Amino acid sequence: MAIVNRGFVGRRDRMADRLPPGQYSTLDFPVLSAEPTPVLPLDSWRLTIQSSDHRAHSLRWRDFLALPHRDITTDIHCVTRWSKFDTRWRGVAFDDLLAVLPWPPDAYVMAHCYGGYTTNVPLTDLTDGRGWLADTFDGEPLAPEHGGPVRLLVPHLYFWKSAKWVRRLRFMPHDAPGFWEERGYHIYGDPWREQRYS
Ligand SMILES: Nc1nc2c(c(=O)[nH]1)N[C@H]1C(S)=C(S)[C@@H](COP(=O)(O)O)O[C@H]1N2
Ligand SMILES: [Mo]
Repeated sequence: MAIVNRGFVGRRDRMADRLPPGQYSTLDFPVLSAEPTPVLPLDSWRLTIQSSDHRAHSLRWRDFLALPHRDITTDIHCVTRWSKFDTRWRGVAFDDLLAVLPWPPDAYVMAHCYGGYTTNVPLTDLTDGRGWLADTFDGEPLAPEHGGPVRLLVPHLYFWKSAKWVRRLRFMPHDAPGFWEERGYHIYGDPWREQRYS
């Protein structure tokens, strides 16, 4: 019995270690959208990467599918205080996207979405396997309400940085606020430092 108890407490402790301050863990997957879910047929879908001097590189759906895809299992943390452990995604690592870019990137990225939402992320938070373009959740094509066909996934930052329905990734030499950052959310959004609001 003592061993069973210790094992149980140990597991609980490890889960608590994974919960940033002020968060609770949930098994639900809430939908949080500032805009209606856009209808995005795959044959007209485009992902455009834009340099700070206005060069553009566009991918069609088949180009995106041809990029290397990897599996990711990660915890996610929403600023409204829910966290969800061990979410399973598949998508393209930002590193693999950068590898096909014809020009060097800049230090910051503004993600622009179908529907108008924007959010800013430093490039260093997207590289080294920390940022993804996800098209699959739990083994299924990413559902429209969760950002399908493709959303940004930056799990180490609050989930508002994980832009749904991403359409354009615009490189910038300097940081600039996106939709929520202009409305009082923190410019960076580290859940471990509780960077909720500015
Ligand atoms: N395009 C777009 N992306 C978005 C949002 C949004 O309103 N529009 N909300 C953000 C916020 S605040 C959160 S918490 C997550 C929610 O993702 P989910 O609806 O898949 O849970 O998406 C983020 N990405
Ligand atoms: Mo959020």
